[in-house]
Amino acid sequence: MPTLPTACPLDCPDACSLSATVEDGRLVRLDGDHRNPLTAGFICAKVREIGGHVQGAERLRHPAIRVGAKGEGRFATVSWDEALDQVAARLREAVDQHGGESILPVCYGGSNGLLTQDATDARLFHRLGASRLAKTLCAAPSGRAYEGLYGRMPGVALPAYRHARLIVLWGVNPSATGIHSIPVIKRARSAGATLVVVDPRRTPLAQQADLHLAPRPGTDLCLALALIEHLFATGRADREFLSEHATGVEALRERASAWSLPRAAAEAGVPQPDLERFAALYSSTRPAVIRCGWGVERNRNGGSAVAAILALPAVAGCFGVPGGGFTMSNSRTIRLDGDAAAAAPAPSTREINLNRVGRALTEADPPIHVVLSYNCNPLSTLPDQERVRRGLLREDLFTVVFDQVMTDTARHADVLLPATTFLEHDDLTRGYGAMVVQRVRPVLPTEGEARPNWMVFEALCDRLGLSEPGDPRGPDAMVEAILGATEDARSIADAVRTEGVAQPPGGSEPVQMRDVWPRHADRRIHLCPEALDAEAPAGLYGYQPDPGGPSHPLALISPATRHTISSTFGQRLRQPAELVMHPQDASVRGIASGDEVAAFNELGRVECRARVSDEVRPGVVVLPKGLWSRHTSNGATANAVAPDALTDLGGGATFNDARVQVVRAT
Ligand SMILES: Nc1nc2c(c(=O)[nH]1)N[C@H]1C(S)=C(S)[C@@H](COP(=O)(O)OP(=O)(O)OC[C@H]3O[C@@H](n4cnc5c(=O)[nH]c(N)nc54)[C@H](O)[C@@H]3O)O[C@H]1N2
Ligand SMILES: Nc1nc2c(c(=O)[nH]1)N[C@H]1C(S)=C(S)[C@@H](COP(=O)(O)OP(=O)(O)OC[C@H]3O[C@@H](n4cnc5c(=O)[nH]c(N)nc54)[C@H](O)[C@@H]3O)O[C@H]1N2
Ligand code: SF4
Ligand SMILES: [Mo]
Repeated sequence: MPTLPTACPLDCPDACSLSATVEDGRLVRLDGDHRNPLTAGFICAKVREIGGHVQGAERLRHPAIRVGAKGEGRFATVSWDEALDQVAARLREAVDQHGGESILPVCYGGSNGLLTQDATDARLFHRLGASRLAKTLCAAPSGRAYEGLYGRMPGVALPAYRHARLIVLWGVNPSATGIHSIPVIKRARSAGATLVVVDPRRTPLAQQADLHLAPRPGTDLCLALALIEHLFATGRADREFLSEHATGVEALRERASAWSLPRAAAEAGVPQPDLERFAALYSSTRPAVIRCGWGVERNRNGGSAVAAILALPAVAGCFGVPGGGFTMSNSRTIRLDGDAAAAAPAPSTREINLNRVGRALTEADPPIHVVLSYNCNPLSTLPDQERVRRGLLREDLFTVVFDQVMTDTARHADVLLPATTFLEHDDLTRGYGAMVVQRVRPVLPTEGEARPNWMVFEALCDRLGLSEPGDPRGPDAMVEAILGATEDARSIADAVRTEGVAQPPGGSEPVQMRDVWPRHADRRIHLCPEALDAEAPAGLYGYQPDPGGPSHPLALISPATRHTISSTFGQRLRQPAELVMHPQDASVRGIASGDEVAAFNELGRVECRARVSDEVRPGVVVLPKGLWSRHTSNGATANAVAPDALTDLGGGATFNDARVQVVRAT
């Protein structure tokens, strides 16, 4: 049977190149191929089995309008013309009566494709003068720190980890979230590399690691600063490298000097000998690479913690050799300008932080009257779920949900629009782990009447008289606009057009501080940038203590699982949710595995089963991200207890600052 090449644009670092076998319009097989070398011919189970999502019972196939009460989830099918006429009329009415800012797009991680976000959607909302959305739900503090210190200099390519003799996985769990790193790490280890994992949970790789530090959530900053201080104090800091290639060295050192190894170990709740061993390994093993994950950022200290971790290889002099340095996000390794597809500059309207959409829907002044949610499942993924729910239940709010399946958010729509999946539409996607750009091509016929984002937003622009003569129309024109917009894009354009895949113009394994340099005018590493220092409430590298207290003593963290990508594919997850807690925390509460428990704080309450296990450290409980209301006993998820407080840098989400009490539910 012939196979068709395409690529996975989901919110996953690996950006797999795919090979689809299709027979009579049905997906017979989906597997990885080798065009993106990182894919190495295999993919995750959730995408291998994507047929159950694309062609499943919960797929949205036709536009529909609400017939029941808000949130009840009863709809009647209508034609696309009827649905789009109604949406266009409500947008026009909102602009005329309340101004463009009464309209809010809610959009995030459904796809990392450049045609499905910030493209024709941005064209529509910018020209309407809608409120602008600050897309801070993920990676905002990491991005801010990475930008501030290195101007997003490309990271160590994941395949180059084979050269490393020390691999540090810091707040990252590739066994679930980036599986193509696993064989590389295994190979490096069989060649003698040492593995250190920093994670409050014993993840699969922590289980196998030479050293596992399980800090209290939110204390990575203390650990990283203590390592920096140790490097300086023991004369292991690479003074020569720093004076040539960095600024802000003394400011960093001064801030780190408050954190001795014993003090940091005590604050983080890790054994001091373990931290000493980590310090010794990082001082002396070369090449050393740090994979900084997103578990580090999701708390009040997230931005400074990422900055301190990214400063480590500079202080220790780890750069300049293959397999030495750090990896954060590699999304900017190939510089593309996605805005070229929108062809509409952003207006200077008010900005709403995505993490505060619940607050915006219930308190914004002037109020929001129309919400258009797409590429996002806000009721399942935003902080402060009860506030989001109250907002979506407002009788005077007009809500459009544009999605592939009947999500918890979709049940709250006034108008439902069915979206195509990446197997049914065109896109252009860029990895944030793998260093590739790939053309996504439709390989399946469209289910029902589903439509791609570009088509729906283009149609709304047309209906509202907002289309302009020079606009790139349709996927090919948008791809060409992006491929013509930057030097990097032009240099890979032919490869994208003919092969459907392209690697970085400067080579696929750039060595940091040898082949690639900080993207600052002075090409130096800025260890203590003024802008970050001014933004962080306690200054850059300033530690903010744990937000817990006697009434809510347990830290609830909500990491990713292998079953979903955030909430995507949640409809296929059959098992009920389990809250994992340490035996000590369980026994003082009289809780055993299988008991029904409630985790609660002043924001909300989630009820589900408990599982008692020492895979999580004492004082921490785990309930995964991305659950749907059906997975818990009371319909709330971890997000119901997650605060909408913001990170120190970048206005990011502080999911892992949720502090709760847990009791047996009666
Ligand atoms: N299968 C699958 N893959 C995914 C996703 C998914 O949902 N499922 N999500 C995708 C997305 S959107 C993203 S952003 C990435 C995320 O990729 P990762 O960063 O790997 O994911 P997380 O699970 O958020 O966090 C990683 C680890 O951080 C730990 N952690 C929590 N708090 C702290 C802390 O304060 N300090 C430290 N050191 N560790 C902490 C958690 O226990 C977890 O094991 O993965 C992407 N890939
Ligand atoms: N408790 C807790 N919550 C978290 C996190 C956490 O650590 N803890 N982490 C968060 C992270 S890392 C992230 S990135 C966010 C992600 O949060 P979201 O952006 O809400 O991502 P998803 O849950 O994947 O939902 C994306 C939706 O977009 C739809 N979709 C996919 N492709 C398309 C398309 O082409 N067109 C349209 N119209 N729709 C499409 C999918 O069907 C899906 O319903 O969640 C955050 N939520
Ligand atoms: S979700 Fe990640 S691992 Fe799975 S196919 Fe997509 S890119 Fe590959
Ligand atoms: Mo994310």
